[in-house]
Amino acid sequence: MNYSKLTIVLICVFLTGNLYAQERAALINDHVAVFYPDHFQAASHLPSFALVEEPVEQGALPEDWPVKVEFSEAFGKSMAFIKTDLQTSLYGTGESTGPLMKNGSTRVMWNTDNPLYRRDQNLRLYQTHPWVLGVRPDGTAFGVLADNTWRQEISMGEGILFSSDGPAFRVFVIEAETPQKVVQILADLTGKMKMPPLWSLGYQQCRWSYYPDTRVKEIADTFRIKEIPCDVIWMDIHYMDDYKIFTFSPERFPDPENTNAYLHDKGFKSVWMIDPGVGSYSVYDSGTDKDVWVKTKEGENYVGNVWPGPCVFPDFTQEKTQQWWSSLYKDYMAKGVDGVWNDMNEPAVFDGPDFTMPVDNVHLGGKEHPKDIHLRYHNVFGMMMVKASREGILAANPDKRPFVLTRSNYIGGQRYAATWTGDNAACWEHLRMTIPMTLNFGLSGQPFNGPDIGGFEGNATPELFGHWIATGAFFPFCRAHTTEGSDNQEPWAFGPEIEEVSRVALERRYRLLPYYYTLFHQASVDGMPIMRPAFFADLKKPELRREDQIFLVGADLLVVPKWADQPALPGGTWRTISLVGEDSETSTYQPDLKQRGGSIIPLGKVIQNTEEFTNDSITLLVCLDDAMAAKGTMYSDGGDGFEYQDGQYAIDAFTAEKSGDNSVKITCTQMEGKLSDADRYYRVGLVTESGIQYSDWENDGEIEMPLVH
Ligand code: NBV
Repeated sequence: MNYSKLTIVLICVFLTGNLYAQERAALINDHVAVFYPDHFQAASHLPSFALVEEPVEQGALPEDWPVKVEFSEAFGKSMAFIKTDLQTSLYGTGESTGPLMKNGSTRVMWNTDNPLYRRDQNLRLYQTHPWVLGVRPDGTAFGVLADNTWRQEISMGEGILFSSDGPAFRVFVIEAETPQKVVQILADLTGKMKMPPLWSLGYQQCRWSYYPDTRVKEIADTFRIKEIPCDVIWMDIHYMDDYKIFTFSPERFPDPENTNAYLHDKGFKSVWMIDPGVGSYSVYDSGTDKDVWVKTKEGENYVGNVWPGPCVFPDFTQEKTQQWWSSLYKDYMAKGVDGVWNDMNEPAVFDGPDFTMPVDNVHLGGKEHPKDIHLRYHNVFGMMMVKASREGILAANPDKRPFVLTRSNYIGGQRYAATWTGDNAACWEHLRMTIPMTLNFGLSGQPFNGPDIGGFEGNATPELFGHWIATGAFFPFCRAHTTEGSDNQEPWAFGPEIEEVSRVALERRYRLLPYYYTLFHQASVDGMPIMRPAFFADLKKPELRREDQIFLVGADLLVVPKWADQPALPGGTWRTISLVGEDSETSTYQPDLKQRGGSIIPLGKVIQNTEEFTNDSITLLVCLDDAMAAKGTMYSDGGDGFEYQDGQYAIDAFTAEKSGDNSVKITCTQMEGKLSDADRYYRVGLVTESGIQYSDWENDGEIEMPLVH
């Protein structure tokens, strides 16, 4: 909706509706306020799915609190309106198509299986994030979070309007000096991603579907023979016996333990798909014994068609369902499964109304959640499913960090699962869209996400795949995937040129692993996105507010894809770096990587998978600022397991400063953690205008380098 349409809606509300000020507003802390509408019914909204815990109010809202919420009711909708001005840049709304900046657009929050993003004119996708981040011209920022699971729309023009099909809902408002701070506070409220296993940061190869098991082994072998780095092979639905979840096809995967052992032996991990729809077999019988299924309004088990044919669906609002679902993972994980992919969990129903189940279906609830209709619980169905999946996986393998990938989710769902952006298409428009989509996910609390590299529907041309993997190598979640029956889409499937492009792209990612791992750790501690918009580097430069062809990884690395057309660049020093001997200035595919002046980026070696990862020798890329100084940090731990929670980790700090007239001194100090870095060797790569100048390897924590003028 554009500004004028939004205005029309508001005029109608004034003329026909019931407009009233909030019943009550309160301060949660210096940065967070909550606004309650008149008629707020806690029983229709609480406990909150978005928030980690119910916040404690600290007193009345000060008069000068800058962002206020007005509530109203009209046309059977409950609304909340937040006035903004046209100069404020708006972002967020989670998973969305369109440009980075959301001013003038409408998003529908109703989780939908949306192949090629074509249904309902792109207005809704697989996830719900009722959240808008506003950045004012002076760089100060605010965020508004509608704590509301019911179907709703968000219209953003001169103001933000949440308009919901459910009862009146409360709104949280965050106010802070920068958008970075707002995003961190959002994470304090809605929770942080848990530290993932290191292997999930590696490159991942998927298709619908690799089968039989010999094909999986062949794909794995080819990566190793061709020396293209890769960590994970994915098993899509064809591995199942007739699409029955938690089973393995006796013809295609007669011995899944053996397949997993083969992969593990070659340094791969495996991720296998589990959908929510259950056909008729033992899992159906055990669920029926416990009466765990979603009901129709008449009280029968609801049946809808998905892959196995007629299916029933777990009612995750019930505690016994959550426990039953979690318990199914015990034997499954024991087959050597490393990670789980929860698909179709909007839930998608082939023959249901609007591609899902009827909104008047009934979820019985229990101790935790009240009994209510599907309209209330639809948007959190996927979130509840991945929460129960994660718990089951953790119970099965208590010494490993669970990895779950989900298609559907709700704000706060980063607590349970990573995500990808669903069924995109192998076309240029969708490649370009991957950047604003991934960025807005990060600005909405979900740092661990990325698109299907290569595009899901259709066949990528060699040129398109080359650009996609060269750019996609820098996304937090880095997985190539394609649809059933499409052409092969492995890095070598497009001929020798694209094979080499892919190898170089992935080698660049693997060299950056210490930097990425540090950023993942930061996200798990303070909620900062891994992939960040360019405007984060320069909040006062207006041209950057709409810039979505380029992106930052952390604060110090700028990725400028080859196809970016005259992008706006942040001010200050940014120097091009080469990581594996590539020359991005002359390369057709490899994005230009620019390091921020004043930063130190830790690099590892080129490896074929994360099992080879060691941090006994780290290269520090030092890019000095005008004051000839730089700094950086590195987080490291065992890569999996939970020993890091008992102090088995290290945070090292690096500083560079001028020493005398003609040299620079780099100091490495362990700041935190019990994991000793005493045996580590460092060398410095001083990033200059004419290339990188390397020191020798040292292990006394100090390196002095001459400055070449
Ligand atoms: O399981 C098959 C596909 C999967 O490959 C894709 O990534 C999901 O988004 N799945 C959807 C179901 C089929 C959709 C047509």
